[in-house]
Amino acid sequence: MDTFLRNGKGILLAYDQGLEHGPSTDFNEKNIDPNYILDMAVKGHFTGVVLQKGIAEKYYAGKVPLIVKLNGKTNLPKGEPISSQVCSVEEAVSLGAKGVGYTIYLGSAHENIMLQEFGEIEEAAHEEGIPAIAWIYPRGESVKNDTAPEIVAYAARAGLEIGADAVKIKYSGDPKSFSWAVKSAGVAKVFMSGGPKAPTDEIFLNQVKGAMDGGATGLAVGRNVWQHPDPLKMATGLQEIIFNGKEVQRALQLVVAQ
Ligand code: FBP
Repeated sequence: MDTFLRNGKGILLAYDQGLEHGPSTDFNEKNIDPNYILDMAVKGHFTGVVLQKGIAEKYYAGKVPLIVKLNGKTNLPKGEPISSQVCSVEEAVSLGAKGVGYTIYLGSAHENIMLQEFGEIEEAAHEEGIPAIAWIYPRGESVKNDTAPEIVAYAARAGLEIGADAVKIKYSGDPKSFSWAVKSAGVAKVFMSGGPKAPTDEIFLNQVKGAMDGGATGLAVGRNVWQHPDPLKMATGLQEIIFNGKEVQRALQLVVAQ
């Protein structure tokens, strides 16, 4: 995972929401353009960028370490969630990936398929000498609350046990319960998942601070950065917390600075 870290911490810019949510849900005239996001990844000093293979193939210029997401789904089908593999490890590597990502909906009636597929991907990634990163999102009928501390810790532990080098999990609501999730992940690095744009910058920065205080390695974030009116300032504020361990109020000053 070191490729994606700076002084042991990381901030990954996620941009696979066009497939996951559809362009009209998340994008505007600016952030619909992959070049705008890739430029942001460079100027915002992100330690990695996460793309589906189509965008990687047609836009990625190699300036920020790449994670290719190997599976995906749209939000059109109803029922128990399943995300299918759409890209191989080999293809990801040929596109310049230094890591691969895969989403598992833990608790879904289809979790067995995703667990099995991830097992194969993890083997192939490690043969290539690159990390396998698991987005572990408990979801489906059997999951009542996907941010409940015991569920978040379960996701983290599942990631360690299936061979993930890093897990991307939701924030459990407070630093203490998040630290249990981090402990549960063992040596697997833990990235907090950004989620929908928070109502205020302060709310989001508090979550990030809580995750970092709980021992997270960093943040994998999309909408809370590129839907922000000033994404680069938001990126600077986030990095003040992640890399410099600063308080939320200090980060907030940077986000609103003229
Ligand atoms: P965000 O920071 O925008 O939430 O991105 C993180 C991410 O995991 C993306 O990689 C993915 O497209 C999206 O969240 C999935 O969102 P959802 O929770 O709606 O499935």
